[in-house]
Amino acid sequence: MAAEYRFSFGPWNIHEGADPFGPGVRPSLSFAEKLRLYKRLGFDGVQFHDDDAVPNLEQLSPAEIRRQAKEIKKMLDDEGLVAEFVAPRLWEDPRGIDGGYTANDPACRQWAVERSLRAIDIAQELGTNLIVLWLAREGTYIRESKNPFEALNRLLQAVNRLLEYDPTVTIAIEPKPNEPMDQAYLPTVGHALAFSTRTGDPARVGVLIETAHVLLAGLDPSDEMAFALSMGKLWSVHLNDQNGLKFDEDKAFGSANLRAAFNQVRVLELGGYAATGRFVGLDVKAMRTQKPEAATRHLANSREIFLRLVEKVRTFPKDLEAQCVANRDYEALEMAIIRHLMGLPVA
Ligand code: XUL
Ligand code: MN
Repeated sequence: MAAEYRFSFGPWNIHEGADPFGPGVRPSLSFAEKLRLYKRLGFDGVQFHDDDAVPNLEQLSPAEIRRQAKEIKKMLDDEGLVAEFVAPRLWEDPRGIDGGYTANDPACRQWAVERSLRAIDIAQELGTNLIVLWLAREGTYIRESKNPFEALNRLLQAVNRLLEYDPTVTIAIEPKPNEPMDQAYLPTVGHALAFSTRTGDPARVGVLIETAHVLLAGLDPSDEMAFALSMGKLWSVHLNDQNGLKFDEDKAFGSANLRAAFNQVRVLELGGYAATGRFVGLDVKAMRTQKPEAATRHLANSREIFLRLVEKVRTFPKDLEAQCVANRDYEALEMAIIRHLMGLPVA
């Protein structure tokens, strides 16, 4: 029997609709209210930033942080949910202005590492060993502001410190090429996986691939996913969509390019992703126009589109595919795929 996919999202995926040009347009939901929606929407996994779990963690002692994280674990258990990962949010605190791990100020670098260790404490309490690093401000606005060799070494030292702190922790880097800095140090999956080989324990450093981030790098999400899967390093995905080279849109999965979505699902199927037990994360945003009562549709829709594409991948006639490939008749193969996606007989 084919393995079943498990789905996750983060509390930030149910949001008020604020963007850089205007305020929120929907009321806020409490974390507890959001948790109650997970199962109803078909999701089992919760993704956390460290302060999603423990909001005021900068004011708390390590022991108090653990205590509050334990309470969240109880809430998860009560809802029948599990934590997928914890990601230290280093990009909002004033000490992260110039980056965390690669900041020029040693006090800021130390803060970034300490905060990440607290994120590991929270992950331990929540029962996950996966830490996600979106290296948001690990880059530069102008090249001359940092020495790239020093910056990469600092990044390495920070990651090694996290690996040493907890020998069971695994780190998935989520590369993103285009924001918030002018240039990011690890902008693509290839950079992140090459970097992993220099760490103290390469087997514990992999990637989380987000569709939109790959598109913004001008690359193909399905190929990036296959690349990481072939190395046993695809530890989560953030499926969504992106309509060209604009801001990071986080559109519903498959909503801009259904064919590209089909190919991402095809690669996850071919690479046996479901059997790894890893989650399919949907890092999607509701449109700002969406009314409060319908502001979770983007999550349910993305999951439904994913599952319908799994069916499309599984039911595409393999003999026809093999025949087209053998004949080098890629026009016929392409038309068959398009007809299949349109719900028409393939030939
Ligand atoms: C940023 C992004 C984040 C990460 C988690 O673009 O995708 O939501 O997934 O820090
Ligand atoms: Mn993401």
